Amino acid sequence: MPSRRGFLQGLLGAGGALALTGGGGCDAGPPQPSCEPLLDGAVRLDDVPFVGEGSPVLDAPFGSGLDGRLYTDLASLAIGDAQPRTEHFYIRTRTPDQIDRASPWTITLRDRGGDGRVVTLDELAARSTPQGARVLECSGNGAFGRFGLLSVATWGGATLVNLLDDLEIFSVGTRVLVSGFDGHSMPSQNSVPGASWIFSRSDLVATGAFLALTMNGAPLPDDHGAPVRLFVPGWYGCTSIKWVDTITIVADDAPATPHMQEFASRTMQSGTPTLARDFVPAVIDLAAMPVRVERWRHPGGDDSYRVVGITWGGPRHDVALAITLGDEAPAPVQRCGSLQPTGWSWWSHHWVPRRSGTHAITLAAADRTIRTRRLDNHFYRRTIEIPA
Ligand SMILES: Nc1nc2c(c(=O)[nH]1)N[C@H]1C(S)=C(S)[C@@H](COP(=O)(O)O)O[C@H]1N2
Ligand SMILES: [Mo]
Repeated sequence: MPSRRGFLQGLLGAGGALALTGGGGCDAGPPQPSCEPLLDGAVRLDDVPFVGEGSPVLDAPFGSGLDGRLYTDLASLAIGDAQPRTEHFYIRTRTPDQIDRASPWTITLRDRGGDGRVVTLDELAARSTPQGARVLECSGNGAFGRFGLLSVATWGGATLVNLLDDLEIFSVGTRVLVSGFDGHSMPSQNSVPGASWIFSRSDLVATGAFLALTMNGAPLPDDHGAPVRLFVPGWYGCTSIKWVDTITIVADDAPATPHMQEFASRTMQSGTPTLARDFVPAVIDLAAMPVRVERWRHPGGDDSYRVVGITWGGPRHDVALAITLGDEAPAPVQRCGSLQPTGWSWWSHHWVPRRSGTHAITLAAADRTIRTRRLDNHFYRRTIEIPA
């Protein structure tokens, strides 16, 4: 662990950033030194606020129906936290007030001949298996909500493609439409009611999409789709339909649903395709952002900063990330703790600013062959002001 002077000199001197990352911080493995609150005798002061962002209520639900939200307070998580508490998991659309929770819930399954059958919760429970820690992100995440439409939970449920295969419901040239109950008596300011998404069989196989019954070991909370929601690992939240009540086998050339059209640009479609089959998978690419910038005071009175952040999405997490602070050269970040391939992973970066004033913080994958559409267009860029 470097002494304070060595640390500061190392950062300020030529090649300092390299000296600091000495152990090759990009691999999975034990926590890297710089992720510890090191800096002998340094005391953590306040956090430097991100400027130009909204200041909504965090970690508590507000509003109702389609406009009901909960923004997760990512800044309050400790380095290494694998997931927020269930009560702090983000919410986009709160439980519909017209839902009938008195009668037993069933899912109606319709094949192409129009024949229906009903799948009960007991049948789903019998098929339910642990599905692991999975990140969910709203495609409409943004600075207005401090990027808090992003959370991780551990899920359990029944793999959808297995259910449909066992019921022999797929035939060649068909897709599956999953829809959820959306009876809200209050009209929405911004959203179209009636969440539904159409998948190909290979979408279901590739993602391992499941009908979730549990979240963090307990039955789904009402606001997260109780009693059953779809969960599509690796895809944006708009495809993870809540309060699932109908699954319909549709023709290969079925039109995209209004919900798919609403989310076309946010899931990075080209235009608004008319047919469901012309939608590209709503995949979350590798992404990363700072969640907090800590200010540390050293015994001699100097300050340095620690930028703490998360990375998620994409096929793998063992990817080196580079941080750019203002007009400084990109520097590698340190990875903290074990990599969470299906959740989020932590990184940190010690920093001594060379000047005061406005600094935009931008992350990029060191390997430019990895697709990072939202990093490329600075979707997660955040800005701080360093005092003189
Ligand atoms: N029935 C229904 N399902 C839905 C929605 C909705 O409005 N109605 N919103 C979707 C969107 S846009 C997101 S981001 C996720 C949010 O899931 P969460 O509230 O459990 O975090 O639910 C999806 N499923
Ligand atoms: Mo969303």
